[in-house]
Amino acid sequence: MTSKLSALNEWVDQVSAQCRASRVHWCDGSEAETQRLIEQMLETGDLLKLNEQTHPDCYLHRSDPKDVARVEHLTFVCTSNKDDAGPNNNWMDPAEAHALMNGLFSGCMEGRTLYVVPYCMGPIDSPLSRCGVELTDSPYVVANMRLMTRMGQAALDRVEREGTFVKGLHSTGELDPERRYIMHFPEELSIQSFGSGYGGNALLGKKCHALRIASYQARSEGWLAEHMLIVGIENPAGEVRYVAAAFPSACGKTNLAMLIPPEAYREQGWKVWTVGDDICWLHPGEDGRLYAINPEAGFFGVAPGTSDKTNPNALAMLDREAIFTNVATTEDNQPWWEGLDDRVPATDWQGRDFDPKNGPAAHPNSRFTVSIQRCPSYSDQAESKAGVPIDAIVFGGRRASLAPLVLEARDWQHGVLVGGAMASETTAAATGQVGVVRRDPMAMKPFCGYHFGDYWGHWLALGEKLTHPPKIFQVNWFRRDADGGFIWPGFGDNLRVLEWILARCRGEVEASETPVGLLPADGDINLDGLAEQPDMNTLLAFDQAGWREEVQAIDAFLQEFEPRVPQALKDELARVKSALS
Ligand code: GTP
Ligand code: SPV
Ligand code: MN
Repeated sequence: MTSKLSALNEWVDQVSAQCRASRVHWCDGSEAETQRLIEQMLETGDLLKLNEQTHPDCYLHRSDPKDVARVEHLTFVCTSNKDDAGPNNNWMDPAEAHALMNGLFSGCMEGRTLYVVPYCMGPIDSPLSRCGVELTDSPYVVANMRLMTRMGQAALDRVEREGTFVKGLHSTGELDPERRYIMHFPEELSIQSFGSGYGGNALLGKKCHALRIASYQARSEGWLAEHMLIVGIENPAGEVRYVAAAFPSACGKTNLAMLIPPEAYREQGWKVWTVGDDICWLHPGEDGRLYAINPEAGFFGVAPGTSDKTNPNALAMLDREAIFTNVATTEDNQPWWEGLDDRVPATDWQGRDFDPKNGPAAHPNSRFTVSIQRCPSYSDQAESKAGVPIDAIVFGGRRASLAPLVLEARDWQHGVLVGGAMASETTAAATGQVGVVRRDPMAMKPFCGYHFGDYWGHWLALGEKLTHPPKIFQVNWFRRDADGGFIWPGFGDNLRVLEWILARCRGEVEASETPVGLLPADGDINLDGLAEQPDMNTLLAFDQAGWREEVQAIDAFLQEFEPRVPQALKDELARVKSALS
């Protein structure tokens, strides 16, 4: 097979020759194709079959033990001008990066099949969607891309119609961490990834295209590509309001996107509808509101901590047609991870007999891949061509202290400062130390494809165009008490906070002013039906001394991005500072 688009054929031919691929396979995304790939991976051991009775059509993939997370230190944005990538990215000169990558790709697919994977990010018929083609030698990548994107013939048809697409080239190489690079060439709309088979490093539609390349494109085209979930909240009157929320990796997006309301809320008729759990493309609409689409079609979710109690919707979709990566297994070959239940696993994520001395049974960044259509709370608006209108934007982090449970920004400009100053404890989603507080503006530190100063300027400019901008909030589910336990119950109970947020959006509830934003008044977060009353005084405390230190740190952080920090952001910080003193 070839394509009607000569530019695509020529590129495939050139890559296939350079990599000396033994075969080229154009993916049509069909069921038959997937079955053939799965059978082949079962033979090679790339996939292991899980318990057919309890988990039909579910498979386990064990990645190389040194290839289990995104690698931020090996991820580069290669703009012709170094300053355009900003201090928030690693940079390499495009010519140098191409030379390096050409060396790595040369001959790397000898004996392997080169898969041509056309995909569409966003509803297949939406003008807001964007297409790409990933060339990869990993059948595991193909199987995941089929679950997570609109992949195959329909995407190829659109690519041929449009004539433009993001070019992604990927090879697992030898999985040698010393020969591993994730390179982005935003000016060429291309991505080259070598030496990893894992998640965000290898599934190029996700973080590489839908965030790093898309954020760069979005800036020039007047929209935003963000690390956000999209959720619809239906109140007892049957009205659905949409919220987009940015939390850093492994900080609660998947969980919030499909939460089950507390019992008292369910009885009243509250419902939650899932549009997306990780990435959100936001476009200004003609009515001056902001509209969101989820570019993805499936989840690549964190397994540990997922249980019947914390996230029943996730568990309900994981009993068939799912791929599990780096989880443990039970004696009867069911997938298992820490936090699932109290069974004792038989085999750990590396395939060894489970021994607690070796650490957790499932890797802390072990994941599940499953189609969004299998989610019980799948929204009937998820395929909407125009997207869903957003009432509230929420920024959240993982912070043991200082950041209150919820805080409202005074206006859009203050909201951009709140998002830009976000900080969160690092997690296992990326290699490196876990639990260290770092600044992660808009949860985009690892994903913004250009200079943060320009990015904040773009957020501010976009807000000016909106006659009905969403309100902006900050949340923190992760405040800890003196014993290190979480104070807020979290998970389904987070709806209590969303209820307050949406009431604020509709002007139905007052808030109390502090120099850093608006806090719920006493008793305005509904705690009915909670078995234990959380310490709301701590959760909603305004710590003046702590915030004074925080603004100093924010000031120093912003300075790293000079001379490109927008004046309006500095004015806003000066305003907060003077209100604090
Ligand atoms: P990425 O896929 O890496 O972008 O992560 P994510 O932001 O979607 O995070 P996810 O919802 O998968 O949650 C990550 C971890 O945080 C899991 O172990 C969850 O069980 C846990 N978690 C999620 N929400 C809450 C919450 O409200 N409270 C507490 N204490 N833990 C939570
Ligand atoms: C994240 O790390 O934010 C993820 C997982 O969603 S990955 O696809 O590996 O980026
Ligand atoms: Mn993510």
